[in-house]
Amino acid sequence: MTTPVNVTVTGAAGQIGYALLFRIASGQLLGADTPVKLRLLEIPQGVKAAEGTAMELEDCAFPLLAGIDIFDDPKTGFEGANVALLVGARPRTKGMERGDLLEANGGIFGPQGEAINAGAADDIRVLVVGNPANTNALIAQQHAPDVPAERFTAMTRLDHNRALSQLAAKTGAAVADIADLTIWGNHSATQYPDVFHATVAGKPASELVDRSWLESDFIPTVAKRGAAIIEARGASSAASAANAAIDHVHDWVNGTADGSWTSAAIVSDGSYGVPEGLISSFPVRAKGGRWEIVQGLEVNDFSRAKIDASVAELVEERDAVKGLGLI
Ligand code: NAX
Repeated sequence: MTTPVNVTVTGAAGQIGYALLFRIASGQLLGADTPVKLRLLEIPQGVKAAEGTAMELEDCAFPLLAGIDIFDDPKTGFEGANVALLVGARPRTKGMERGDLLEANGGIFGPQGEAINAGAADDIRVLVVGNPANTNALIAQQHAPDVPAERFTAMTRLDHNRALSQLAAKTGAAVADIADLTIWGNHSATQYPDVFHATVAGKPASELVDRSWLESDFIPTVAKRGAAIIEARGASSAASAANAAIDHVHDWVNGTADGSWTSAAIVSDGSYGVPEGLISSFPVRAKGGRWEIVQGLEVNDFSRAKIDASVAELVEERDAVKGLGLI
Protein backbone atom coordinates (compact mmCIF):
# COMPACT_ATOMS: atom_id res chain seq x y z
CA MET A 1 0.00 0.00 0.00
CA THR A 2 1.22 3.53 -0.77
CA THR A 3 2.24 5.63 2.24
CA PRO A 4 -0.83 7.42 3.60
CA VAL A 5 -1.09 11.18 3.19
CA ASN A 6 -1.57 13.04 6.49
CA VAL A 7 -4.51 15.43 6.31
CA THR A 8 -5.03 17.79 9.26
CA VAL A 9 -8.51 19.30 9.57
CA THR A 10 -9.14 22.04 12.12
CA GLY A 11 -12.64 22.71 13.37
CA ALA A 12 -13.23 19.00 12.81
CA ALA A 13 -16.27 18.93 15.11
CA GLY A 14 -18.00 21.78 13.32
CA GLN A 15 -20.62 21.55 10.62
CA ILE A 16 -18.21 21.93 7.68
CA GLY A 17 -15.93 19.38 9.36
CA TYR A 18 -18.81 16.93 9.51
CA ALA A 19 -19.53 17.39 5.80
CA LEU A 20 -15.84 17.23 4.87
CA LEU A 21 -14.27 14.36 6.77
CA PHE A 22 -16.31 11.55 5.23
CA ARG A 23 -15.51 12.75 1.73
CA ILE A 24 -11.79 12.95 2.50
CA ALA A 25 -11.85 9.47 4.00
CA SER A 26 -13.69 8.07 0.98
CA GLY A 27 -10.91 9.23 -1.35
CA GLN A 28 -12.55 12.24 -2.93
CA LEU A 29 -9.89 14.70 -1.79
CA LEU A 30 -6.78 13.03 -3.12
CA GLY A 31 -8.02 10.26 -5.38
CA ALA A 32 -9.11 6.66 -5.17
CA ASP A 33 -5.54 5.30 -4.94
CA THR A 34 -4.36 7.47 -2.06
CA PRO A 35 -4.81 6.30 1.54
CA VAL A 36 -5.22 9.07 4.11
CA LYS A 37 -4.57 9.50 7.80
CA LEU A 38 -6.86 12.06 9.38
CA ARG A 39 -5.58 14.38 12.09
CA LEU A 40 -8.49 16.21 13.67
CA LEU A 41 -7.64 19.42 15.50
CA GLU A 42 -10.19 20.99 17.82
CA ILE A 43 -10.30 23.22 20.85
CA PRO A 44 -10.68 21.23 24.09
CA GLN A 45 -14.47 21.81 24.16
CA GLY A 46 -14.75 20.30 20.67
CA VAL A 47 -12.75 17.14 21.32
CA LYS A 48 -15.66 14.98 22.53
CA ALA A 49 -17.76 15.76 19.46
CA ALA A 50 -14.71 15.09 17.25
CA GLU A 51 -14.40 11.71 18.96
CA GLY A 52 -18.01 11.00 18.00
CA THR A 53 -17.30 11.89 14.38
CA ALA A 54 -14.21 9.67 14.48
CA MET A 55 -16.39 6.77 15.68
CA GLU A 56 -18.70 7.30 12.71
CA LEU A 57 -15.73 7.46 10.35
CA GLU A 58 -14.57 4.10 11.72
CA ASP A 59 -18.07 2.73 11.20
CA CYS A 60 -17.89 3.55 7.50
CA ALA A 61 -14.95 1.11 7.14
CA PHE A 62 -13.45 3.27 4.39
CA PRO A 63 -10.74 1.18 2.70
CA LEU A 64 -8.55 4.29 2.20
CA LEU A 65 -8.73 5.53 5.80
CA ALA A 66 -5.46 4.50 7.41
CA GLY A 67 -6.04 6.11 10.83
CA ILE A 68 -7.63 8.95 12.81
CA ASP A 69 -5.99 10.96 15.59
CA ILE A 70 -7.54 13.78 17.57
CA PHE A 71 -5.63 16.75 19.00
CA ASP A 72 -6.35 19.93 20.93
CA ASP A 73 -2.86 21.37 20.47
CA PRO A 74 -1.76 22.76 17.09
CA LYS A 75 1.86 21.76 17.77
CA THR A 76 0.97 18.09 17.59
CA GLY A 77 -2.02 18.46 15.27
CA PHE A 78 0.13 19.59 12.32
CA GLU A 79 3.02 17.17 12.87
CA GLY A 80 3.82 15.50 9.56
CA ALA A 81 0.80 17.09 7.83
CA ASN A 82 0.90 17.01 4.03
CA VAL A 83 -2.43 18.79 3.62
CA ALA A 84 -3.99 21.14 6.17
CA LEU A 85 -7.56 22.36 5.95
CA LEU A 86 -7.96 25.25 8.38
CA VAL A 87 -11.70 25.35 8.92
CA GLY A 88 -12.05 26.29 12.61
CA ALA A 89 -12.13 30.04 13.20
CA ARG A 90 -13.59 32.54 15.61
CA PRO A 91 -16.94 33.73 14.27
CA ARG A 92 -18.06 37.32 14.56
CA THR A 93 -20.43 37.66 17.48
CA LYS A 94 -22.83 40.46 18.29
CA GLY A 95 -21.16 43.73 19.13
CA MET A 96 -17.74 42.53 17.93
CA GLU A 97 -15.76 45.15 16.02
CA ARG A 98 -13.71 44.15 12.99
CA GLY A 99 -10.49 44.72 14.96
CA ASP A 100 -11.70 42.33 17.69
CA LEU A 101 -12.52 39.71 15.05
CA LEU A 102 -9.12 40.01 13.38
CA GLU A 103 -7.39 39.87 16.76
CA ALA A 104 -9.30 36.78 17.88
CA ASN A 105 -8.45 35.03 14.63
CA GLY A 106 -4.85 36.19 14.82
CA GLY A 107 -4.74 34.28 18.10
CA ILE A 108 -5.73 31.13 16.21
CA PHE A 109 -3.98 31.43 12.84
CA GLY A 110 -0.66 32.83 14.15
CA PRO A 111 0.03 29.81 16.39
CA GLN A 112 -1.29 27.43 13.71
CA GLY A 113 1.15 28.98 11.19
CA GLU A 114 3.99 28.50 13.69
CA ALA A 115 3.00 24.90 14.27
CA ILE A 116 2.89 24.26 10.51
CA ASN A 117 6.31 25.87 10.19
CA ALA A 118 7.71 23.70 12.97
CA GLY A 119 6.21 20.33 12.25
CA ALA A 120 4.41 19.90 8.94
CA ALA A 121 5.84 17.81 6.09
CA ASP A 122 8.00 19.51 3.45
CA ASP A 123 5.24 19.30 0.87
CA ILE A 124 2.57 20.86 3.14
CA ARG A 125 -0.32 22.53 1.32
CA VAL A 126 -2.67 24.73 3.34
CA LEU A 127 -6.22 25.76 2.51
CA VAL A 128 -7.85 28.28 4.85
CA VAL A 129 -11.65 28.09 4.94
CA GLY A 130 -12.32 29.82 8.28
CA ASN A 131 -13.27 33.48 7.91
CA PRO A 132 -11.98 36.07 7.26
CA ALA A 133 -10.28 33.44 5.11
CA ASN A 134 -7.87 35.54 3.02
CA THR A 135 -6.49 37.44 5.99
CA ASN A 136 -6.40 34.37 8.23
CA ALA A 137 -4.32 32.69 5.51
CA LEU A 138 -2.01 35.71 5.40
CA ILE A 139 -1.54 35.57 9.18
CA ALA A 140 -0.73 31.84 9.10
CA GLN A 141 1.62 32.31 6.15
CA GLN A 142 3.50 35.13 7.86
CA HIS A 143 4.08 32.87 10.87
CA ALA A 144 5.58 30.13 8.71
CA PRO A 145 8.73 31.68 7.25
CA ASP A 146 10.30 28.34 6.32
CA VAL A 147 7.33 27.18 4.24
CA PRO A 148 7.15 28.52 0.67
CA ALA A 149 4.50 31.29 0.72
CA GLU A 150 2.66 29.74 -2.26
CA ARG A 151 1.63 26.80 -0.05
CA PHE A 152 -0.85 29.02 1.81
CA THR A 153 -4.17 29.55 0.05
CA ALA A 154 -7.68 30.63 0.97
CA MET A 155 -10.97 29.36 -0.36
CA THR A 156 -12.98 31.21 -2.99
CA ARG A 157 -13.99 28.00 -4.76
CA LEU A 158 -17.43 28.08 -3.16
CA ASP A 159 -17.97 31.55 -4.64
CA HIS A 160 -16.69 30.21 -7.99
CA ASN A 161 -19.08 27.26 -7.90
CA ARG A 162 -21.97 29.52 -6.90
CA ALA A 163 -21.18 31.78 -9.87
CA LEU A 164 -21.01 28.80 -12.27
CA SER A 165 -24.39 27.63 -11.09
CA GLN A 166 -26.04 31.08 -11.36
CA LEU A 167 -24.69 31.62 -14.88
CA ALA A 168 -25.81 28.13 -15.95
CA ALA A 169 -29.33 28.77 -14.63
CA LYS A 170 -29.55 32.15 -16.38
CA THR A 171 -28.38 30.88 -19.77
CA GLY A 172 -30.10 27.51 -19.61
CA ALA A 173 -26.76 25.77 -20.06
CA ALA A 174 -25.25 22.91 -18.11
CA VAL A 175 -22.64 23.83 -15.51
CA ALA A 176 -20.18 21.66 -17.46
CA ASP A 177 -20.62 23.92 -20.51
CA ILE A 178 -19.25 26.96 -18.67
CA ALA A 179 -15.56 27.76 -18.72
CA ASP A 180 -13.20 30.51 -17.61
CA LEU A 181 -15.20 32.30 -14.97
CA THR A 182 -13.23 34.12 -12.27
CA ILE A 183 -13.69 35.25 -8.69
CA TRP A 184 -11.32 38.13 -7.92
CA GLY A 185 -10.30 39.58 -4.57
CA ASN A 186 -11.55 38.84 -1.09
CA HIS A 187 -13.92 36.09 0.08
CA SER A 188 -16.37 38.72 1.31
CA ALA A 189 -19.21 40.83 0.00
CA THR A 190 -16.69 42.82 -2.09
CA GLN A 191 -15.61 39.79 -4.15
CA TYR A 192 -15.94 40.21 -7.89
CA PRO A 193 -17.36 37.34 -9.96
CA ASP A 194 -16.19 38.12 -13.51
CA VAL A 195 -17.88 36.65 -16.58
CA PHE A 196 -16.08 38.77 -19.18
CA HIS A 197 -13.79 35.90 -20.20
CA ALA A 198 -16.28 33.15 -19.50
CA THR A 199 -17.80 31.05 -22.24
CA VAL A 200 -21.06 29.13 -22.29
CA ALA A 201 -20.87 26.18 -24.67
CA GLY A 202 -18.08 28.04 -26.45
CA LYS A 203 -19.94 31.38 -26.80
CA PRO A 204 -18.80 34.47 -24.86
CA ALA A 205 -21.01 34.76 -21.76
CA SER A 206 -21.04 38.54 -22.12
CA GLU A 207 -23.03 38.14 -25.36
CA LEU A 208 -25.68 36.06 -23.56
CA VAL A 209 -26.33 38.23 -20.51
CA ASP A 210 -26.68 41.98 -20.22
CA ARG A 211 -24.86 44.43 -18.00
CA SER A 212 -27.89 45.21 -15.84
CA TRP A 213 -28.33 41.50 -14.97
CA LEU A 214 -24.67 41.32 -14.06
CA GLU A 215 -24.82 44.39 -11.84
CA SER A 216 -28.17 44.01 -10.15
CA ASP A 217 -28.60 40.27 -10.07
CA PHE A 218 -25.58 38.05 -10.70
CA ILE A 219 -22.88 39.85 -8.72
CA PRO A 220 -24.98 40.53 -5.60
CA THR A 221 -26.54 37.04 -5.70
CA VAL A 222 -23.13 35.36 -5.74
CA ALA A 223 -21.63 37.72 -3.16
CA LYS A 224 -24.58 37.43 -0.77
CA ARG A 225 -25.36 33.75 -1.30
CA GLY A 226 -23.92 32.82 2.10
CA ALA A 227 -26.43 35.12 3.83
CA ALA A 228 -29.28 33.74 1.72
CA ILE A 229 -28.36 30.18 2.79
CA ILE A 230 -28.36 31.21 6.45
CA GLU A 231 -31.76 32.84 5.97
CA ALA A 232 -33.21 29.71 4.34
CA ARG A 233 -31.46 26.94 6.26
CA GLY A 234 -31.06 28.58 9.63
CA ALA A 235 -27.38 27.64 9.48
CA SER A 236 -24.46 28.64 7.28
CA SER A 237 -23.32 26.73 4.19
CA ALA A 238 -21.67 23.49 5.20
CA ALA A 239 -21.90 20.74 2.56
CA SER A 240 -21.30 23.20 -0.28
CA ALA A 241 -18.32 24.68 1.59
CA ALA A 242 -16.92 21.20 2.20
CA ASN A 243 -17.46 20.36 -1.48
CA ALA A 244 -15.56 23.48 -2.53
CA ALA A 245 -12.67 22.62 -0.21
CA ILE A 246 -12.51 19.16 -1.82
CA ASP A 247 -12.53 20.74 -5.31
CA HIS A 248 -9.75 23.20 -4.37
CA VAL A 249 -7.34 20.64 -2.91
CA HIS A 250 -8.18 17.99 -5.51
CA ASP A 251 -7.32 20.39 -8.34
CA TRP A 252 -4.21 21.70 -6.56
CA VAL A 253 -2.81 18.20 -6.15
CA ASN A 254 -4.08 16.58 -9.37
CA GLY A 255 -4.18 19.58 -11.73
CA THR A 256 -7.05 21.50 -13.29
CA ALA A 257 -8.67 20.10 -16.40
CA ASP A 258 -6.89 21.06 -19.61
CA GLY A 259 -7.79 24.47 -20.95
CA SER A 260 -10.20 25.96 -18.43
CA TRP A 261 -9.35 27.66 -15.17
CA THR A 262 -10.83 28.02 -11.72
CA SER A 263 -10.55 30.50 -8.83
CA ALA A 264 -8.44 30.36 -5.69
CA ALA A 265 -7.03 32.95 -3.31
CA ILE A 266 -3.27 32.63 -3.56
CA VAL A 267 -0.28 34.81 -2.70
CA SER A 268 -0.10 37.62 -5.24
CA ASP A 269 3.04 38.03 -7.33
CA GLY A 270 1.82 41.49 -8.34
CA SER A 271 -0.24 40.24 -11.28
CA TYR A 272 -3.21 42.37 -12.34
CA GLY A 273 -2.11 45.20 -10.05
CA VAL A 274 -2.77 43.19 -6.86
CA PRO A 275 -0.04 44.15 -4.36
CA GLU A 276 2.59 41.44 -3.98
CA GLY A 277 2.13 39.25 -0.92
CA LEU A 278 -1.63 39.75 -0.48
CA ILE A 279 -3.68 36.56 -0.55
CA SER A 280 -6.25 37.43 -3.18
CA SER A 281 -8.47 35.43 -5.50
CA PHE A 282 -7.30 35.08 -9.11
CA PRO A 283 -8.06 33.03 -12.20
CA VAL A 284 -5.77 30.04 -11.67
CA ARG A 285 -4.71 26.75 -13.18
CA ALA A 286 -2.94 24.01 -11.26
CA LYS A 287 -0.06 22.13 -12.88
CA GLY A 288 2.49 19.85 -11.27
CA GLY A 289 1.08 20.55 -7.81
CA ARG A 290 1.34 24.35 -8.11
CA TRP A 291 -1.20 27.08 -8.72
CA GLU A 292 -0.40 29.45 -11.57
CA ILE A 293 -2.19 32.73 -12.18
CA VAL A 294 -3.70 32.87 -15.67
CA GLN A 295 -1.83 35.72 -17.33
CA GLY A 296 -2.60 38.20 -20.06
CA LEU A 297 -6.35 38.64 -19.56
CA GLU A 298 -7.73 41.95 -20.64
CA VAL A 299 -9.41 43.74 -17.72
CA ASN A 300 -12.10 46.23 -18.76
CA ASP A 301 -12.95 49.38 -16.79
CA PHE A 302 -15.95 47.78 -15.10
CA SER A 303 -13.85 44.83 -13.89
CA ARG A 304 -10.93 47.07 -12.92
CA ALA A 305 -13.08 49.10 -10.53
CA LYS A 306 -14.58 45.99 -8.92
CA ILE A 307 -11.20 44.24 -8.54
CA ASP A 308 -9.65 47.39 -7.09
CA ALA A 309 -12.46 47.74 -4.51
CA SER A 310 -12.06 44.18 -3.26
CA VAL A 311 -8.27 44.41 -3.22
CA ALA A 312 -8.52 47.69 -1.28
CA GLU A 313 -10.46 45.79 1.40
CA LEU A 314 -7.70 43.17 1.55
CA VAL A 315 -5.10 45.92 1.93
CA GLU A 316 -7.14 47.40 4.79
CA GLU A 317 -7.38 44.01 6.51
CA ARG A 318 -3.64 43.44 6.08
CA ASP A 319 -2.87 46.90 7.48
CA ALA A 320 -5.23 46.27 10.39
CA VAL A 321 -3.55 42.98 11.35
CA LYS A 322 -0.15 44.65 10.94
CA GLY A 323 -1.31 47.46 13.21
CA LEU A 324 -2.42 44.90 15.79
CA GLY A 325 1.01 43.26 15.65
CA LEU A 326 -0.48 40.02 14.30
CA ILE A 327 1.91 39.87 11.34
P1 NAX B 1 -18.82 25.67 13.19
O1 NAX B 1 -19.00 26.72 14.24
O2 NAX B 1 -19.89 24.66 12.97
O3 NAX B 1 -17.48 24.86 13.50
C1 NAX B 1 -16.27 25.47 13.80
C2 NAX B 1 -15.46 24.50 14.62
O4 NAX B 1 -14.16 25.05 14.76
C3 NAX B 1 -16.02 24.26 16.01
O5 NAX B 1 -16.14 22.87 16.25
C4 NAX B 1 -14.96 24.90 16.93
O6 NAX B 1 -14.82 24.21 18.16
C5 NAX B 1 -13.72 24.76 16.06
N1 NAX B 1 -12.63 25.67 16.41
C6 NAX B 1 -12.70 26.95 16.82
N2 NAX B 1 -11.48 27.43 17.07
C7 NAX B 1 -10.61 26.45 16.80
C8 NAX B 1 -9.19 26.34 16.88
N3 NAX B 1 -8.45 27.34 17.34
N4 NAX B 1 -8.61 25.16 16.52
C9 NAX B 1 -9.36 24.13 16.10
N5 NAX B 1 -10.72 24.17 16.02
C10 NAX B 1 -11.32 25.31 16.36
O7 NAX B 1 -18.47 26.46 11.86
P2 NAX B 1 -18.56 25.96 10.35
O8 NAX B 1 -19.92 26.19 9.84
O9 NAX B 1 -17.97 24.61 10.26
O10 NAX B 1 -17.64 27.05 9.63
C11 NAX B 1 -16.25 27.12 9.85
C12 NAX B 1 -15.66 28.35 9.20
O11 NAX B 1 -15.85 28.35 7.79
C13 NAX B 1 -16.27 29.67 9.68
O12 NAX B 1 -15.23 30.59 9.94
C14 NAX B 1 -17.08 30.13 8.48
O13 NAX B 1 -17.24 31.52 8.45
C15 NAX B 1 -16.21 29.64 7.35
N6 NAX B 1 -16.82 29.54 6.03
C16 NAX B 1 -16.05 29.85 4.95
C17 NAX B 1 -16.50 29.74 3.66
C18 NAX B 1 -15.62 30.06 2.50
O14 NAX B 1 -16.13 30.02 1.37
N7 NAX B 1 -14.33 30.39 2.65
C19 NAX B 1 -17.90 29.33 3.38
C20 NAX B 1 -18.53 28.58 4.51
C21 NAX B 1 -18.20 29.11 5.89
O15 NAX B 1 -19.03 30.21 6.14
